[in-house]
Parts: sequence; C-alpha cells; structure tokens
Amino acid sequence: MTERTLVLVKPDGVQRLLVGRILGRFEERGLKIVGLKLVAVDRTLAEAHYAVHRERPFFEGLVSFITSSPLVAVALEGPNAIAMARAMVGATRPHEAAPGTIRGDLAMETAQNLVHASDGPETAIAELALWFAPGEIVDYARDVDRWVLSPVD
Ligand code: FUP
Repeated sequence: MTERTLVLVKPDGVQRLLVGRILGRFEERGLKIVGLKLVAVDRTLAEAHYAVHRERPFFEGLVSFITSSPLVAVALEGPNAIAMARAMVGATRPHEAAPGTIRGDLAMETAQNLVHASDGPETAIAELALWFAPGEIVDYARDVDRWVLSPVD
C-alpha cells in the first residue's frame, strides 16, 4: 500500500554534515521525496512534535535539542513507506541499532540519534500535517518508478 511518512534529519545530522548522506539512503532505496525543507524549529512546534513525551524526564532536553539548530524535514512516499523508513532508521538507542541502519552506522547516543521517522499510519498523518502545509507536499510522476515499483499495482 502506498504510504507517506515524515522523516526528520535532526540538528545533529545537519551539524555533522550528514543531510545528503541520510537523505540519499532513502532516495537510493526508492522512496520518493514529496516534501523537503530546512526548518528552524520553535518551542511551539517542538512541544507539539514531542507531545507524547511531555511527561517524560527527558522532555525538556528533547525540546532544547531540537530547537538548538535547524533540521531538515522530508516527506517520503512509497509502498509501506512508514515501516521501511523505521527499519532504515534503526532502534532508538544507537547501541541497539543494527549495523546497516542509519543509527547503527552513524550514531552513538540516544539523545543525538540523528533521525526521526513516524512510527505508524496515524502518527504519519498527524506529523505530516504538523510539519508541512498542504501545498508543500507535491504530487508528481517519477519516470524511474517503472524500474522501481511493481508494474501491477
Ligand atoms: P524513536 O521513535 O526511535 O525516534 O524514539 P522515541 O519516539 O521513543 O523517542 C524520541 C526521542 O526521544 C528519541 F529520538 C531520543 C529521545 N529519547 C531519549 O532521549 N531518552 C529515552 O529514553 C527515549 C527517547
């Protein structure tokens, strides 16, 4: 089933010059970029994004980290895009993230684990609406898809 999901290359990814490499992994896999922007996150957006963690002891640290420097928000589309992006990102705690995943290859600490990816269909819809205005998600055809996607869909 074709899905859309939100991925964030968080401030540590931007500061470590990893934006291109991280986005490249998703792009090379075949996921389609349908929205992309650099965002200087304010406290309101940070609190909305991490609302589920509001009562956790690490909440304040999360908000201050994600507002500390710009991040890159990307909307990705493809068959099973939500589970695919999660699998490519790897476990939350980098020492548990499998080699070959973004965190398993490039991250050391949970507090600076480089990427966020929506964790389910409802979250993906809510997070895409939070990070992108309707006109910022773009529908377009990709010629390469005849070599990437199943011809019988
Ligand atoms: P994930 O879905 O893998 O990004 O992880 P969560 O949504 O559970 O956590 C969101 C962010 O909170 C993580 F990226 C890092 C931070 N976090 C901590 O700092 N400590 C924790 O114990 C759990 C999460």
